[in-house]
Amino acid sequence: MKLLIVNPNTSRPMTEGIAAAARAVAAHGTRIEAVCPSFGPLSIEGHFDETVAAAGVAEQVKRHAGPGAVEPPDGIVIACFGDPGLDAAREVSGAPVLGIAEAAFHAASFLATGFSVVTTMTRTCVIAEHLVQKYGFEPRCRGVHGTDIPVLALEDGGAGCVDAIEAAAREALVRDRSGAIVLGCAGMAALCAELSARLGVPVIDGVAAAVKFSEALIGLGLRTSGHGDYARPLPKTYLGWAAPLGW
Ligand code: 2AL
Repeated sequence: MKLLIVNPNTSRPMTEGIAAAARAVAAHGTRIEAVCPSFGPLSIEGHFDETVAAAGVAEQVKRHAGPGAVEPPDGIVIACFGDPGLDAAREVSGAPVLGIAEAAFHAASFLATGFSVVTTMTRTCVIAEHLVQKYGFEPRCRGVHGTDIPVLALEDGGAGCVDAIEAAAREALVRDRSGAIVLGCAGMAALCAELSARLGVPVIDGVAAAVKFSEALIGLGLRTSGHGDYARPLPKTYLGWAAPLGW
């Protein structure tokens, strides 16, 4: 099967790192293709970044999985913790589309009664909190914690950031009475094994979780509902720079 991983930011090193993390857990026979938008922010650290990045996700999903796409994917993963453009992508493709935050929340909930999220900039905490509410995970998510690590500090794998993330996670486990840690940025994927070993509790990287859940859904023959709000977008003209995104 083919999985399309869309990194919503435009950092090529981070896109490659996310692809490596996805390939590390992918089953034999799963092919990973990782892409990022042709425009938009190098990192996503706030609402404006995220809004522009969501349009970039729409661009890539339409290009790779929309009408006329050559060899469309069997599944799609949106690899930024704000899950930008997730609902839009589900309108474009009948293949399952998973966001890494949603996948990580589900995984953590299988493993602990409560989890904490450790993320990058403190200002992005509210984005994760909004997703917790949207997805209905308030009973399980006991806290979202910023480290003020800039996303691009994680571009090379983030080895220099592991101590700070560990410290924040340790504090969260105690303060929140949590049993698991969710990593709140796709750029933290390469640190998951090291943090798991150091912390001794389940540490969930959403990229890996989304890849494995995608494989499971595809294996079950399940597809995104095309009924109701996830029906294909209505045909219409888009103006200006968005003209190629029209239907
Ligand atoms: C992210 C992420 O996963 N990628 C990005 O650019 N920003 N999320 C975050 N909380 O910093």
